[in-house]
Amino acid sequence: MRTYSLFIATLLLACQCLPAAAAEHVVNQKGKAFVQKKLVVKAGDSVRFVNDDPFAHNVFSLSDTKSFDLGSYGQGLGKTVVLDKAGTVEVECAVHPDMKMVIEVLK
Ligand SMILES: [Cu+2]
Repeated sequence: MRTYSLFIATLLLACQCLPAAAAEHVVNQKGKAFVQKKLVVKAGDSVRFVNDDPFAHNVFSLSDTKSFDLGSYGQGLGKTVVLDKAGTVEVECAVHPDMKMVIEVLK
């Protein structure tokens, strides 16, 4: 009985220590816009930007939280960025200056 209790206690402890699995979010680009204007994710999650338009889009951010440039890519293609730090990430498209969205990265 004591061994069993110890086993359960160890199991519970192990579960609490395991980090939550990182999620992958998808943001589509359609009609010269990001389909989601705002997205909330957790630190460690990744966001995949998928181009649903028949022309190229680009994805970049100059935010302090995460500065990146995924380059340009055509229809049906996508690019992924991992958001490892909590904060606000303003995402833009270099091809279309009006394309903007905000990602809130929670701890
Ligand atoms: Cu664009």
